[in-house]
Amino acid sequence: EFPAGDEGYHTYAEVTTELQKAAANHPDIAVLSSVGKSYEGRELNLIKISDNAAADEGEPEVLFTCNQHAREHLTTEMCLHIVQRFTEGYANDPHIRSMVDGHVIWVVPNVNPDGSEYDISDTDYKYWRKNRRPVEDGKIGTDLNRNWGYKWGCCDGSSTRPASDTYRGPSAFSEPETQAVSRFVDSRAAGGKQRIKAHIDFHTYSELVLWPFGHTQDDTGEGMTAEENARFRDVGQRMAATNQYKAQQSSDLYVTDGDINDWMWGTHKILTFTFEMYPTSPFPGFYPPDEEIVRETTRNDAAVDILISEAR
Ligand code: 0X9
Ligand code: CA
Ligand code: ZN
Repeated sequence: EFPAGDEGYHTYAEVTTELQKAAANHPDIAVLSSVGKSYEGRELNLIKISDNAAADEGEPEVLFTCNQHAREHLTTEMCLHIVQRFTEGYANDPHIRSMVDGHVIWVVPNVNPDGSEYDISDTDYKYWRKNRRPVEDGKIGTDLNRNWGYKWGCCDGSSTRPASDTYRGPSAFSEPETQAVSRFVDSRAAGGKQRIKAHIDFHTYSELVLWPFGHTQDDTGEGMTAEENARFRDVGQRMAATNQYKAQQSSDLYVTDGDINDWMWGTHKILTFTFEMYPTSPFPGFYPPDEEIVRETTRNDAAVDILISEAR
């Protein structure tokens, strides 16, 4: 349960119920499944939103992922908001209808449900970041956003110490959660073509739009041409103009290796961003009051629409 006063946030069970409701109320355009299970056995829910969602119509696809980091609960609300906006808006909003008709929108609201449930398992938040798989004697958890398999551990952008909050895990994709999401993305590549064209991974906090690469401070080089980099900058800046976030290459914030965006771009050439959501300061930091959920998720509507329009 969320602490008293924050009941407007959704627990993992409540998110699952909302996704089931969305699929039940809009069966033509929403299908609920899972990419696999977390370490503790929770389904990693996956919802597909498209016209004729039961069919495979070959439309360009977009992916939204949330909650890689346990305590970043506002991001789960962001994914849930995306699901509800596109399912509930379909009947009466022509703009939403055209986006849903022309694309496949995939949403994974909880990449790290074990961690987020642990974070709210007591009366006070635990400030937990990693997953919950034990590493060694008393040390628990890998930073899922250092565990992805493109140049994993290459560049001093993650920790080898199991106690660290940025522990990269014993090997690339050592964790069931990163394995499951990456295998799902791999599965969308048919005949050598990746059908997921664009992706946002939501985090908190700092109000930033970040693009790859994270493992190097170079703007261009291996795996990133000047033209590709210019497109990231252009789309990133246009999205940031709608939500008043700051747009920059992710390594301008700090260098990471094994993050989700480096893998999505490095391996699949997916136009991929990290959004660091509200706020900018440590108070309220990871724990904004639930009264701010609607304002701060709606704030990203136009940016989400731009991302979808870039999937073609
Ligand atoms: O460190 C992270 O994983 C992300 N920030 S957070 O505060 N939510 O933990 C940012 C990842 C983006 N990549 C780079 N900065 N290289
Ligand atoms: Ca409240
Ligand atoms: Zn994060």
